[in-house]
Amino acid sequence: MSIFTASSTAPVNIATLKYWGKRDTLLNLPTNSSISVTLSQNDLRTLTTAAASEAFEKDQLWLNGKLESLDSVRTQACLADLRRLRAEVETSDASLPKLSQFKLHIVSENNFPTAAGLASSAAGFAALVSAIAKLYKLPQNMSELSKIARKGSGSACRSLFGGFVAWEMGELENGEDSKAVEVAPLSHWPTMKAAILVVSDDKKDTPSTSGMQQTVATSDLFQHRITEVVPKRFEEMKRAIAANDFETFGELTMKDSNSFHAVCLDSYPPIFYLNDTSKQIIKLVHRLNEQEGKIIAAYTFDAGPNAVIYYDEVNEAKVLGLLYSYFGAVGGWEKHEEVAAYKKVT
Ligand code: 2P0
Repeated sequence: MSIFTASSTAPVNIATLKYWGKRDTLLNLPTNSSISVTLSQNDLRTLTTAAASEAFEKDQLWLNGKLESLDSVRTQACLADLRRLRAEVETSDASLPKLSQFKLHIVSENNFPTAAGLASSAAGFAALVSAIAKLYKLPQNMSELSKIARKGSGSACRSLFGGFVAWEMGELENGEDSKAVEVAPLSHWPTMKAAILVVSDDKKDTPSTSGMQQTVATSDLFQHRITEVVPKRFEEMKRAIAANDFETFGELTMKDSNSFHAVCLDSYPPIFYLNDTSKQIIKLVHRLNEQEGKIIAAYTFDAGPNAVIYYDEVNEAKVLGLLYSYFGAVGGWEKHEEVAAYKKVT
């Protein structure tokens, strides 16, 4: 009995213009467009192998060596889309094995500790969709595949592309125009670096999905954010990336992180993701930029207290020097290629 296999990797992406809010919770359709930077394949990534065989009795997933369920509505939505596309290919070429009818065994591994407190669902769903699409020999159109990954986890759609990526929110009710597109490849701005500061590896207080719904339902500030602030910022950030303009990119990134955490605080009851260490990091970055007389470092925070600091390589000594001097030079720093370092700081 044959076993068919394919593998793929997808890196973690870190949003610089945040996705926060859904207009459709089943299809993961967002209330605003977003932008992110996908880290390099050599950094934090998920490696997934998908196998299909007539001999398999049920769909199964091993995540970091542990058997996990594939039963969630989101995973099933991804698998159903991929199987439907494969069935179309099989209809047009009757000589192909009927992989769409076989069960799948999926093995997925992150090359970063799950305990590092870094979101892994984006890389996870992107790698899952990418590996199965490869196994099924589907056209490698990343924007098309991004629509499938989006149903797994919204932010996953952006990890199908490397470099600078936009998730266009779209207008259609069926989500067919809510997809990721490339803004620029990583090679467009090879000196862009990120340092990750792991402030806490605790499980987050409020999961993103329910946090977003709470914000959409209760925050007054949120309407202002999605109608006035983000649409303008989306265009400005794309222009700043195209022009390799770090100062504008950095300012917009920091302001958008602050705006996202402001709507969290404006939710009722409020959602707190930043802690005192996060706030120290924010102050430190502003102090550094003030000393320099220009923006050379930009922080951003997701649904937790961990910081990502973007900077241009030319300023690495200054930025990392400050972080080292503040959070300690010895031990605990993991070196990666694009991510300069990540370390647990408390
Ligand atoms: C982002 N976050 O743009 C934003 C910023 C967190 C803060 O995308 O419900 O795990 O699976 O669509 O993608 C986290 O939300 O949420 C997220 P679901 P997801 O990266």
